[in-house]
Amino acid sequence: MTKPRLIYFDAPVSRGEECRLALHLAGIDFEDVRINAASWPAMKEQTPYGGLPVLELPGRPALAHSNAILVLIGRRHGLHPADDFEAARHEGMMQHVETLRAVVSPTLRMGDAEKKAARAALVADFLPAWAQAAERNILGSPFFGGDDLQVVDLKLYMAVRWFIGGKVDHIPATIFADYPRLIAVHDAVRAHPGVKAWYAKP
Ligand SMILES: N[C@@H](CCC(=O)N[C@@H](CS)C(=O)NCC(=O)O)C(=O)O
Repeated sequence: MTKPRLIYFDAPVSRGEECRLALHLAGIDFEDVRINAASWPAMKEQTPYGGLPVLELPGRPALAHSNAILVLIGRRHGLHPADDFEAARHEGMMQHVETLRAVVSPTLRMGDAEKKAARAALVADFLPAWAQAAERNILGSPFFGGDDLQVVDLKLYMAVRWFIGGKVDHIPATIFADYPRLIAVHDAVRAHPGVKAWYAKP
């Protein structure tokens, strides 16, 4: 291996996509390894914790857990605060996104009736509470920490984009409409030239 490899499923979403975006914005020439669902079971036990993404760096053991990958890239390439307290505050928000995924992801595997009921409960209760907590911790503008995009913003972007596209059954695309700071982070990341360049790639 001569250059970093980021391994994730073949989809422009979630934990893998936020790490790809971070590597791209950091200017790192990396191998974007996209695996299909059929090859995953044989790979699973070879990964550090049984999940993707995994980042492989030459001469290092494989690194897993999206937040660890993002913080490493961010620290090395100016996409994570140098101040240790502010860095920890960013990591708190990154964990908040993981909490969202942990609560919502089980509904992806439910049958229709169960999914409808579970998501109605999320819309009534968990999702507004999650967004309210996110909103009150976004202290900067337009990004989480102020003027500059950091890895936490990529994580928030992927989380918000998941819902506001209107493609999550039984969850209205307006679910985060009452949280202007959260939407502003999403919009600022979407409008960032480096992010636009990633999505303009053939
Ligand atoms: N805490 C891990 C979670 C990893 C995870 O569950 N990834 C999902 C994809 S987003 C996965 O690998 N699912 C397949 C499986 O668990 O078998 C992280 O942040 O990377």
